Formats: sequence, structure tokens, C-alpha cells
Amino acid sequence: MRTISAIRIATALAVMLLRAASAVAAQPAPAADAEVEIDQFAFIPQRITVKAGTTVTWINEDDTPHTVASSSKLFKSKALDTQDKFSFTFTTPGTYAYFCSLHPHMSTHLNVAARP
Ligand SMILES: [Cu+2]
Repeated sequence: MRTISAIRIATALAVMLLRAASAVAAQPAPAADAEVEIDQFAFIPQRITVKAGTTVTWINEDDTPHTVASSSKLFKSKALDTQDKFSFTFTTPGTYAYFCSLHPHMSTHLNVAARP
């Protein structure tokens, strides 16, 4: 009888450990944040692909004000002066076209990939 209860306790402990391990594994790793510079009237890098959940931060490195405006009006920054930043967190996979509303020829897009 003593052996059977020891096995039961060992089994219960193993189940608890497995549950704890799977709870940790179920936590998605935080997506690395991404940065896009605005320089010489261009977004650099021109194209990026990030994972869903990523916060993208644009930094204006130009002497000229620029904005970051989504073509679908999902987001729009104020006019960014030199060294000003604007951030947006992309939660849904897809292609997001954006441009500078002050210089509309500054247009590009970024891709948001599903998380594995
Ligand atoms: Cu601009």
C-alpha cells in the first residue's frame, strides 16, 4: 500500500510540473520592437516585416517636419520635428501602406506577419 500511495504522489507531482511547464510555454514571447528612420525624405528601411504585436517607432532624422500616416487611416502622427518619434503597435497581420501627409510622394508599406 505504501508503494501505491508513493506512486500516486509522484504521478500527481509530475502532472503539476507538466501543467506548470505548459503554462509557461503558452506565454508568447514578446515581439521585438522595430524602428524606422525618416531621413532624406525617405523611410528607412523602406520595407520591413514585423511580427504581430510589434510596436514600430518612427524617428524623424530630417531637418524637415514629416508625418507618418496610414493609407487606411489606421494611424496618423502629428507633424514630427527633428528627433520626434511616433509609435504604433500592429496587432493584426497584413500589409499596411503609409506615407507622409506633408510629402505624399514619401509612401511605402510594411508587412505584419502572423506569430508562429
Ligand atoms: Cu514628409
